[in-house]
Amino acid sequence: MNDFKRTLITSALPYANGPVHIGHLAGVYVPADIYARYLRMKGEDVLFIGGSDEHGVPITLKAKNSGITPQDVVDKYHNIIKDAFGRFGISFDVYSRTSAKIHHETASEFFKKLYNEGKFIEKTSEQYFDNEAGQFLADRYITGTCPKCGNEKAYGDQCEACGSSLNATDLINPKSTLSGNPPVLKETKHWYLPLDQYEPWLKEWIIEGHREWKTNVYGQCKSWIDGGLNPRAVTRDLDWGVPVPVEGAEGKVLYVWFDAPIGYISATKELTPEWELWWKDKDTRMLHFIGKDNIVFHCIIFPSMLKAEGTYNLPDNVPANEFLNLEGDKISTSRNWAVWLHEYLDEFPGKEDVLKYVLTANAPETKDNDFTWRDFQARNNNELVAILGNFVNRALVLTQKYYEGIVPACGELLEVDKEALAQLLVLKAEVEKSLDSFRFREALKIAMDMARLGNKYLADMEPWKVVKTDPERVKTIMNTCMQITANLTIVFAPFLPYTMDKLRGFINLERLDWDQLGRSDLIPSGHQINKPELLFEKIEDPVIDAQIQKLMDTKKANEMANTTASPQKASCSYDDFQKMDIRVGTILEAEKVAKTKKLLKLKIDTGIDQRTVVSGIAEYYEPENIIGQQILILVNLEPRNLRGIESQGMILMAEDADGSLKFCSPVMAVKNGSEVK
Ligand code: B3M
Ligand code: ZN
Repeated sequence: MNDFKRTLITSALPYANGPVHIGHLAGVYVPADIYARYLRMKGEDVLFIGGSDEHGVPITLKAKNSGITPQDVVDKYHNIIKDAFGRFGISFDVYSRTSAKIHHETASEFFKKLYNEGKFIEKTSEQYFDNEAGQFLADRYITGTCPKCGNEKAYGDQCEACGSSLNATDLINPKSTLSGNPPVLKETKHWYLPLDQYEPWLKEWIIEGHREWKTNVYGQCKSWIDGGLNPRAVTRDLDWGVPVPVEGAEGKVLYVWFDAPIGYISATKELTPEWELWWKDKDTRMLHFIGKDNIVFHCIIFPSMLKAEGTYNLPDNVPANEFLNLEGDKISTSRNWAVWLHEYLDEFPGKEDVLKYVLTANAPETKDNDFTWRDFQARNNNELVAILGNFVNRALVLTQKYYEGIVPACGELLEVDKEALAQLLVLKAEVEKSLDSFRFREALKIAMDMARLGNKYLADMEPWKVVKTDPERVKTIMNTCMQITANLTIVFAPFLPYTMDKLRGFINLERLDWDQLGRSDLIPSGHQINKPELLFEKIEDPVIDAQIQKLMDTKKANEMANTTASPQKASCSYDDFQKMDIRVGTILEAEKVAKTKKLLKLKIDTGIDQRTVVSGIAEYYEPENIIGQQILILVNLEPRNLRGIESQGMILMAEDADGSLKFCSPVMAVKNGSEVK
């Protein structure tokens, strides 16, 4: 059926301007990893390519904001990302980076070839410039309103709301992200890839030739092509990136989206001297795993570059996913609204596969989806523990109990046994169909159906009852259970690799090939299994509550960061101020005012006297914690009656950004009655 000899799998190169989060994983790396593992188990020739994208404005902006160099930024995050992927078990054959020498050379050569063959248009045009910062404003250095959808936060190269790819001069009300000023126009020379010339070819190649691509991918491509393509600048006026390798291009670098996909080629070169086999041989098929915001670059721009170059293969498929949200809100690196992989790995040691499972079961394959911690807990407890873990545990424990861990011989199979075993083959065919068409969440569900089959078989056969009357029959039942277990180690291996290694350890079994899936003779009778442990453990409420609390803290911190001070009030005279008699006092007594939520009744030593003040601070302070606290009090405020108590003055409080009240206290002890001036 397959008319290719090998598969090159690429996964989007994450920007090294922050760590990797669950959105990246669900969109790109988990599905790519599942597919790579599946093909390897089938004995196919596969390379799985990854690496960090270390150029582009996201990196230089981050450097500027943190007061470090772009190289510092990429060194830091490349290492965090690479390490986290390694621990998580994303099975890259190579994880490279675009600041590597081999990449600069490869990208440079690629550009030069197109340049020498006249594939670019050279154009001087007016581009946005920030006079204050003294630099051109490429890509994310500029924001404005998207001309296509009206999103006010579109970037100079792309609108993340509608996915359009833009030129900075398309933006309405453009603003520099460096100074906040509207930019000015200034002349500069750049090289353009004339995408318009590739339109007829793109129509034929994608619209006619790749109707089998996922609907979301095909649809986006079609609407771009139908909307008409324009020449696209492939160079920028920036000082971070691959220098433009031609004369007269000082101070210019390749556009990050020109060099980044070439990173796939450089990484392959880094890995093997046979790299050309993977990129140019007609029997190699290439797949790009990406998120939906990268579709235009991988389906239109990069293929046009490859076509212009002339010697490379084009992608065979681009299984792009939609976005994963977190607790109902868009994941965002800048707002710290994410579950970060490296933090998850630290906080949930040994639970790598649980996250893989949840992200696959809930993968945003056809529409945006939401990750919630409650769903994470439910899927762990109700599916991994209660279905897969439960079946395996019962099968292994009973085999230990009845036969001291020695797999019994299979007697004559009854119709029920045959049906259960035949079902394994049916599920094999189904799971393959889903995997082959990149429907991983469906594939995982089918794998779980195999565990369900095991549970149902055990429940129906009731070996714990039969053992009392017909011990021979139980041997056949348990042999069948062990065959199902061995099948589970195969079908789940692409999805839960660490767990299946563990399970094979329990049953003392070598790694099996995908082709063995569906067979009922995987474990010979007489085979000794090991003492089983639990495959998964329940996740309790406090663990989940802590994660939810962490997100709530983030939300609050964001709100605090986003509020600005209220405008200044109308001016008052010095005399007005002098009228207010503010003193330092000490709280002597404090108690809640009955039947109120907000009020505390305080006794204050004002230095002048001891008096009662009613203050609306009960939500922020516990009475017993504030005895002895020094405060500032306006002593000559007219007394007021509050809930039948006469309040003789007012405690001065600062209202924080979240609306909470905090004491304004002298930083050092001051004698009560001292005046505040
Ligand atoms: N770094 C964009 C992203 O992380 C970009 C992908 C490059 S793939 C060649 O979404
Ligand atoms: Zn838009």
